[in-house]
Formats: sequence, C-alpha cells, structure tokens
Amino acid sequence: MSGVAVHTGGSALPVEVEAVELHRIAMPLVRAFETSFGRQTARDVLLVRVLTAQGEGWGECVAMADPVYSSEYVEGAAAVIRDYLAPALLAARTVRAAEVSSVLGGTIGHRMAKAALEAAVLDAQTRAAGISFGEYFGAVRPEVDCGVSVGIAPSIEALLDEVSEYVEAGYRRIKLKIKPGRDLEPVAAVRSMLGPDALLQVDANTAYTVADIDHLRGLDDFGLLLIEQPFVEEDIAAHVMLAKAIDTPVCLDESITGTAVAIDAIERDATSIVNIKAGRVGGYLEAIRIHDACLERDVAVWCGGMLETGLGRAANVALAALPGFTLPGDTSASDRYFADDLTESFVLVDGRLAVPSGPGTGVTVRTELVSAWRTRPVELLTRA
Ligand code: SMG
Ligand code: MG
Repeated sequence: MSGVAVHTGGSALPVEVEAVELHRIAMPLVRAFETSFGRQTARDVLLVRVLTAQGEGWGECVAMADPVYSSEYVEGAAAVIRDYLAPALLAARTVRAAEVSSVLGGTIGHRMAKAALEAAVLDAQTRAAGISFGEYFGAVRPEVDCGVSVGIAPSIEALLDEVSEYVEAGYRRIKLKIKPGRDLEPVAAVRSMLGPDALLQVDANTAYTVADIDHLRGLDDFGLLLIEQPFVEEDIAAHVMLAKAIDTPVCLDESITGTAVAIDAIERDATSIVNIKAGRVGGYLEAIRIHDACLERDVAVWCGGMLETGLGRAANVALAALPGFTLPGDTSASDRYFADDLTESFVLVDGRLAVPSGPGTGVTVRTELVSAWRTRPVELLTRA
C-alpha cells in the first residue's frame, strides 16, 4: 500500500489557498559543478510560497536556469505558474496536496513547476495538521545514507582531491559525472584510490549514443553500482540494448517522468535501479507512487538531487526515508553546495542526514536571506 494512502485523517484536511508568491533568488555554489551538459557556478532558485487560511507553506522548484537537464527552466517555470498553475490552484480554493496534481492537470507537462506548488500546499497542510513530511510520506528511518555527486574535474589529480575530501567527510557513496572522453580514465583512477569495496557509480546525463555501447562496456572493469542515464531520455530501447550488453546495472534518471514510464522501463529491462526525483516526476506524491511500484517489483531506488537548498533537501531526505530507498542518495550536506543555506543547515553525521521531525518540511525558510539573495521582485498572485 502506498505511503500516501496510509496517511489520512487529520493530516488530509484541506487548506484554503488565498495567494501564491513567487520568489527568485541566486545562491553561489561553493565549487563549480560540471556535468556533460554544462557548468554551474550558482543556483538560480524559484521558491513558491502559498498563503492559506490555515497558514503558509513553501516549495522549491528544481528547474535549472537553462533547459539543459530537461526541457524545464526557471524562467519558464515561473511563467507557467503565473499564467496557468497558480490561477488553477486559486480557482480550486480548497485543496488537499493529494488533489493538486489533478487540479493542475489541465496543463500538460511542466512537472517541476507543478511539484513546487504541490510541495508548498503539502507544507501548509502538514504544518496545519502538526505532522512532518516524513510522517505523511511513511518514513521508516530517522536518518538516511548519503552519497555525493562529483562534477567533471579539470584533471585526474583535481578529481582525486575532491573525492578524497568527500570520503573524509564520510559520504557513503561516490557518483562521478562522466561524458565521452572523460569516462574510463577518471573512473579507473577513482576506483583504484577508493579500493574495491567503496560504492561508486557514474552519471552521463544523456551524453552517449548506442554507437558507444562497446566503449561503455569498458566500465564493467570497475565494479560500479550503476551507470545512470547514458542515452537521451526518450530512448528507452537504447537503454534496453545497453543493459543487455553490459554487466553494470543501468539506472534511469531523466527518462523516468512518472509511474507508468517507470513500470514500462522496468518491465522492458531498460532500468534495474531507479533514481527518484520528485521535481522530475511532478511532485513528492508521484515520487512515492514510483517508490511503491519499484518496491513491489523488488527494484531498488535512491533519491536524486537537483542542487536543492535546505528547503528541497528537507523534503528529499524525508522521501529517502521510505523503505524502498536502499541505496545512498544524492542527498548531500548543505556545505557540499552552499556557504550558507536557506534553512537550518543539513550536517552529515556518520555519512547520514537526519530526517527533519518538525511539522511540514520541518525546516524554516530564512526570509531575511530570501530578501538578501533576491534577483527579481516578489510576484504576488491572487484570485482573479
Ligand atoms: O543535488 O547533489 C545534487 C546534484 C546531484 O548529480 C546530481 N544531479 O543528473 O542526477 C543528475 C544531476 C542533475 C542536476 S545537475 C546540475
Ligand atoms: Mg542523473
């Protein structure tokens, strides 16, 4: 049974949405993050605040500044919320988080934008009910195992230095970003530094094609936990071919946009492990449905990351506490990303982060920082 279905009663009382605010802030990253699709030096974040008769709620939109990870991007997410999603939510007036996806269903796609609104409503609703995201989701552990995602480095030496720092900090799993020309050699160097038992995986963010299958087979020498999303998101068949050709488990990220796609990819043997990101699939409640579908099929899942602030991280850590999340997630500590976080800092203790236990997300958005880091005027959206 799904974690969502279990939690009814007081926690499912609706909220009456009076207004939606959009906040845009920029936060410098402590170190540049390079992937196969580009190099990030700052996080351009869209935050959604819902004002309800029962209190406020905050949600973070995970869209990147540019449409390079997926088709969504911050400016587009703000526009679709302003023009379509917030008006639909405001028109519904009284809503439960579990109803938000159908209230917003008249708009196709834009899952990251929808997820931010759903998270804000869920925050308001669970705060009003006095329960935490972890309780609402059905968390089964008070803390979660954490991994870290390491960007493509300028040299092997720089990469080894960075990985050593994270190992020292206690991370339980290392993920290396790879791309053509920056794959076997860095992976070999990191594996030989870490030794055979360390949990190591790679993420290509769609940088390869089926012509690279022979080359990717070379990764089998390094005892990797998985290879994440080597091919373009729509091409499930290419991942099926790769999964047949290599021993390293294939794990989809970008391709998994919802439960039906996840089940299809699993049944076709395109993915034997699933990366779950709430923003990518339209919200935490859909993320839980994917978790449930994977758990039923004995497919391990782990929680992905989108360089979230403490706000999104709080929700991710609660999600990662569900029973099927048996592999360490990209749920790293605040200091891996930011000198100062938007909420209370998430601190790694023995390679784990604690699941917040207070009502709602369990963290408090530091509104003075929202003001200090603001890059656009606040937009206040009210009922027409
Ligand atoms: O939040 O630690 C994090 C980043 C994890 O590698 C990460 N995310 O494809 O999984 C992924 C990427 C997407 C964002 S890259 C800017
Ligand atoms: Mg990925």
